[in-house]
Amino acid sequence: MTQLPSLEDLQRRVQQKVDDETVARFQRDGAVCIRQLLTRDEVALLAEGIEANLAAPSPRAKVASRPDDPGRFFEDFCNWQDNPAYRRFVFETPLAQLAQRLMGSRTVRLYHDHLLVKEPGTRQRTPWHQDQPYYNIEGRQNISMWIPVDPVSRPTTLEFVAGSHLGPWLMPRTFMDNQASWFPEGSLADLPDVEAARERFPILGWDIEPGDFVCFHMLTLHAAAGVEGQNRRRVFSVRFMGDDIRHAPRRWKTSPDFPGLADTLPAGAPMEHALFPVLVGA
Ligand SMILES: O=C(O)CCC(=O)C(=O)O
Repeated sequence: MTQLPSLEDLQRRVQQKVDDETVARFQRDGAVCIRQLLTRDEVALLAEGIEANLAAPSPRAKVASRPDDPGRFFEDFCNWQDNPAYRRFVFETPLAQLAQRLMGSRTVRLYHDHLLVKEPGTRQRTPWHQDQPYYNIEGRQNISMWIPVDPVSRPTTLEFVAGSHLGPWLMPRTFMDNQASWFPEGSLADLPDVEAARERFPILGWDIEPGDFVCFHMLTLHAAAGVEGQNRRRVFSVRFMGDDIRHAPRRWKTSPDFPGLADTLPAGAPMEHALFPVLVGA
């Protein structure tokens, strides 16, 4: 990646990979796999960003696995401003054009980036959850892109309950001890126990090769297993917002947290702030 890609180039690449049927599946199921939209160089750029992030984690980083886990589930958040490779990856690849197409939105704003690395041997599952109840936004035109730089097998990939984004908000809980640290206990319906009765749910999931990734709505229920053997699973998730997204400040710390944002951006306002640049449709 040496030359800046033109907007026409980025749009053409999305047109080649994403037909109307793919958009309809995203809208219907709340999740789709996009194959080989990213080039080898773009994946290498992302891997460079991930390694820099792992070498110098931000104060927001956390370990989401237990101390006795043979591996490690490492997360970090909101690093695109400090990590030049992340910034280029977000601004110079066709992700925002893809977000525009799948969300059916005129504009696309960056919401945040989220690093999710499972080191070899990690047993920690990512439990079933929706993302939006952890956030500070309301609105339906949203999308997350889960982008591995390592191959991911079907048994360990991110899985989704198809159509769950059309249902209610479900209680967000801490991953390791199941606490209701966001919405007050009882204020949202509890999650169904998907793992206990998998056959009753329309579960989707795709094996991934570098260059592929999955896109999902922030209300789609999703989960992932640990990793197998010596496999490393380095994933960068990038989240975008469309036309109808509005600020929803909470009385609690959201995940991620945007300290001080509520002092400058009122409840119900569009997300017009330097933290959330417009990538398409400015
Ligand atoms: O990578 C994982 O294990 C979980 C990913 C996830 O929950 C997300 O990207 O929202």
